[in-house]
Amino acid sequence: MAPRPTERAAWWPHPSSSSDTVAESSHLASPDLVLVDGWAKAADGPMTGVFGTLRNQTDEDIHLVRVESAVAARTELHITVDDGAGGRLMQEAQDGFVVPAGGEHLLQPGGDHLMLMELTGGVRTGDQVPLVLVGDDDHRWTVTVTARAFSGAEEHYSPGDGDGATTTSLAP
Ligand SMILES: [Cu+2]
Repeated sequence: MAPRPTERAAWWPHPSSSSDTVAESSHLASPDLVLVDGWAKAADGPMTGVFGTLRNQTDEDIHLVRVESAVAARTELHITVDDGAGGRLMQEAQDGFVVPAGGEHLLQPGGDHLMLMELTGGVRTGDQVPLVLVGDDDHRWTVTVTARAFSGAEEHYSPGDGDGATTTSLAP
């Protein structure tokens, strides 16, 4: 007899009360990837970032290549680099993010993050922001994070691969 869902869920202890499980949509009882302390930056402008700690609970690397969100018309995986003039520039990760087997990948202001652009409406403090993380094998993990007020993340955004022609301020 197959275990009931409640029994099966008990095999996967929740990492902490503040964690959001990134549930693989086709296999909800197996949290092979979790986002610990995930949050989105509340923003009135056209773009914002999502942060937290991605934790891979499997023994294989997880290669994330894309993020999607119903609240944004455009999304990218971003890294942050020095702009050579004392500031920080955000750029699209050229090969996504790899969350190592049994390890973590940190998403934080001033570092790697999920970028939501062309927001379809503002993201306000307390809003629930739905996300879908997509792996290189088309695995999809869904998670919802809560928006927080945050005044940091003053990086600038440099679209494209370093031509530097246009930069857009992230923070208001
Ligand atoms: Cu960014």
